[in-house]
Amino acid sequence: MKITEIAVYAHDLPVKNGPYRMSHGEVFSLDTTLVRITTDTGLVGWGEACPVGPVYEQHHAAGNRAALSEMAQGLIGQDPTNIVRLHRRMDELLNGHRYAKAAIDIAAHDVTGRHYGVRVADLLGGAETEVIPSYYALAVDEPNIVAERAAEKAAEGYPRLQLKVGGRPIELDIETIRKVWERVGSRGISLAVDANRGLTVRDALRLSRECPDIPFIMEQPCNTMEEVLSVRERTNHAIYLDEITTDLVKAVGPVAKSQCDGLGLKVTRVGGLHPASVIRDVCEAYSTPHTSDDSWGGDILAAACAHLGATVRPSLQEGVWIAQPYIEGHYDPRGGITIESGHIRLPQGPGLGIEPDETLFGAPVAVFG
Ligand code: 0XW
Ligand code: MG
Repeated sequence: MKITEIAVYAHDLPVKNGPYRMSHGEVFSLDTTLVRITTDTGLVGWGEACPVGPVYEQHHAAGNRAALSEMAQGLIGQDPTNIVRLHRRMDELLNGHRYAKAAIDIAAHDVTGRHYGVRVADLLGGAETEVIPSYYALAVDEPNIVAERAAEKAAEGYPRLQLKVGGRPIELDIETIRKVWERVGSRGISLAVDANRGLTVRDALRLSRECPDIPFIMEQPCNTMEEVLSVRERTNHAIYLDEITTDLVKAVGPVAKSQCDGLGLKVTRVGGLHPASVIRDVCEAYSTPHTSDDSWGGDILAAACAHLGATVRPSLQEGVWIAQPYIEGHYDPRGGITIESGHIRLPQGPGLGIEPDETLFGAPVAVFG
C-alpha cells in the first residue's frame, strides 16, 4: 500500500463553558489540525494533533501545519503500514516537531488497521479491556467551585480526578485541595494535583507539607527536571512527570533512572502511537504507572488515546483523559468517543473505529500528492 495524498485541515474546537484555566493561562477555543492520508487502495486514515494553546508545551497550531507542509510531499509513495520506516522517513525530512509527526503516525495506524481489518488497539499489542477508565481535569477556579465540581464528577463515576493548580497564591491551591478532599476523599477516588510546570520549588514543598494526610500525586510541579528532582527528594508525595517528557528518550530516561513515580504520557508530544507504545512497554518493565492521553483534540485523538489506553497493564493504568466533556459535538456523529460513568468504551470498527464527517472541516488548508 502506498500513500497517494495527504490533506491537512484546520478546525476550531471551542471550550464548552470556558475558559479552561491552567497555571500558565486560559484557553477559550483550540485550533486543531487534522490529517487525512489517502492510499492507492482507496483506503483513508485520519490523524490529529491539537496543542492546548501555545504555552502548554513547545507546540502551537501554526507550527503543526508548517511542520506538516515541510514533510508531507516527501511522504507520498511511502507504505503507511510500515510505521517504523515511516517514522524514519519523517525524521529524514524534519528534525523534531513530533506533534506533527504524531498526526501522520495516528493516520498511518488508522489506515493500517483498516487494511488488515483490525483495531488500532490490536496493532498496539491487543486490548486488555473494552471499557477504559478516564479522569476529569478540574480547571483552576475558586476553591468552593472546584470542590463542588469534584463532588459531581466523583458521583458520575470518575475513578480519578486531576486538580489544576498554580498561577495564583499557593494558599488558594492548598484550600482547594483540602476542600476537594473533604468532598471526595471517602469515595476511594485517586487524586492528581497538576501544576503544569507552574510552581516554584518553595510553593510545591509548601503545598505538599500542608497536605501530608491527602494521598495525591503531584504532576509536573515545576518547569525543570532539576526543580522537580529537588521537590521529589524533599516530599512524601509521589511525583509524576508530564510536559518535561518531550520525546521517547526524555520519557524513558527518568523512568529507568527512578527519577519519577509515574508519567502523564501524551501521544502527540512523543511523536505518536508508535513511540507512545514503546514508552508504555518501558513503563511496564519498571512497574511505572502512567496515563495514555493528550493535551486536547476531537474524536480522532480521543480514539487514538483510547486504543493505546486499552492496551496498558490495568494495574499501571492511570486513565485516558479526552477533551470530549469540554467540547460540543463530534467528528463522527454516530460513533464519536464519549465518557460514560467516568469510562470510555473502545470503538469496535477497524482502525481507529470512527468515521469523521469531513464536511465539518471545510476545505483543506493544504493538499500534497
Ligand atoms: C489534563 N490534561 C491531560 C489535558 C490538559 O490539556 C493538560 C493535561 C495535563 O497536563 O495533564
Ligand atoms: Mg499534566
